[in-house]
Amino acid sequence: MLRRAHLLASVSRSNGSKRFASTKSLKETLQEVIPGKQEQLRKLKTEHAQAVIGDVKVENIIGGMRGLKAMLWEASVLDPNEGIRFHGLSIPDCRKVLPSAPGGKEIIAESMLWLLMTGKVPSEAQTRQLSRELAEKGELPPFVEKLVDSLPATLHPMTQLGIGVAALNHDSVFQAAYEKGIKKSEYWTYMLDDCLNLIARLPALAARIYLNVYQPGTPLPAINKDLDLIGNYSTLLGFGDNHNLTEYLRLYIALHGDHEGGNASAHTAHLVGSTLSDPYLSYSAALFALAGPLHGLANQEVLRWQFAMQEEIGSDVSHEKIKEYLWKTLKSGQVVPGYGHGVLRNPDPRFIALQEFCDARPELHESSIIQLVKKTSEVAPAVLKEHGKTKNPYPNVDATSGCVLYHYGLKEFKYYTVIFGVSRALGALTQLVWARALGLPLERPKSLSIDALEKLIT
Ligand code: CMX
Repeated sequence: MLRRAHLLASVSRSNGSKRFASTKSLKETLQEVIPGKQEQLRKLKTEHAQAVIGDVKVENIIGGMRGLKAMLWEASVLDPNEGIRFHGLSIPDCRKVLPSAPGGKEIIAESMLWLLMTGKVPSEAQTRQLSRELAEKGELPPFVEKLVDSLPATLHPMTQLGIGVAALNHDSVFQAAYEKGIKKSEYWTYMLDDCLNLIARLPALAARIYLNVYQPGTPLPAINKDLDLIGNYSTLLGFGDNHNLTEYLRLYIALHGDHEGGNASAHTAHLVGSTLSDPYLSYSAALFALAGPLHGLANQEVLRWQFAMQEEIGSDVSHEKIKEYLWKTLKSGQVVPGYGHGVLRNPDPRFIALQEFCDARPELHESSIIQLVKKTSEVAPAVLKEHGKTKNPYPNVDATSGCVLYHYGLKEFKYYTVIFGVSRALGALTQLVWARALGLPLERPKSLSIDALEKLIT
């Protein structure tokens, strides 16, 4: 909490004296921050390596390692009740203090990336500088364009994204430097270059996939060097004039950027990165974890499910009818998409932030699908509690993320997880930089067979 107060105070000071605002680059800021963290970790290793912070129970091993505190992750920490905090800042804090785009109100990917990487709130000048740097690096290599263009439109957009990201490793500066031979203490600087190059290229890659699949033959617009990353993404998708959608994309992508390290995609990036695979290969692997319906694909599933509900219950949407449909889903052995969470035990603050976005815009009050999603969130927790299985009966971010995209015209819900993939790069790639800066080792947990586990108990 002290750290949060300090961050918020330093922001109000810098807002009051903008001409003193720092214009140090992201790399320079990291250079200043890293030695302190390295020292903190060195002390932990030398003074507390044997300190016990919890037990390993059989239920952890057979229960997908739920609850096991077993990973270092710098950018964010998830509290089961309160939700996510990014270096101590909650989502409402971030919405107050992180810079937005010129002409916009919502936080943007660059300011969130800066906070995740450095633990500091960037000045407006730093945010703009980073936007420009990313825009300048945003073009795809021609061979990746050709590769993506050669994929069948019937191949799921997430598969295409993973293929494209993996192919970008052709230009990995980390891999090239490693081959030549570099000192371990320098790894992070090459990692940072790769991570920024990848983040910069994601909008062009993701938008190219969208156009190929849904609007074949439409040429990809040029990247505008004066726009922020997501302003450009929206333009490349063909929604540049749709200010509401662009603002929504900015908010959604920024607040979805990290959710601590144990979730399947973040953990995959970390695991693969620990072998010193470059960020492209590591994040490509992460995208395939994100593509599962229990994880990132849930945002596509929610819309599919809500539309099926709408079709069945018609225009007279009552709590009673929604309840019946929820029970029908549960009794058929399916999960209710958009509800439950591996860690959270309360409504997801990201869900709340997106609902606030909807509540503040009168045009969204008229959307039947947004209203259905909202009404479902009023009924589902009680039904899931009565069902008695899920440890968290409340909506997660995916319950609402897709319906706003749909309302504002991005209607192809098979594409929604790609947007999540663009977003989650912010956190997963931040951790790759920190993992190298802190010299974290190859990840290698011990596995046990059922027999071996039994022997340990008896
Ligand atoms: N509907 C029905 N049943 C659910 C449920 C839901 N929304 N959420 C959990 N359950 C069930 C589980 O399937 C499990 O059943 P079994 O004991 O038969 O295996 C039981 O409740 C206990 O699960 P849990 O401990 O509460 O939840 P987990 O940590 O195992 O799983 C999650 C978490 C998200 C996979 C699960 O809640 C789920 O499947 N939700 C729907 C899909 C979804 O919205 N995913 C997006 C998550 C957010 C993200 O990844 O970003």
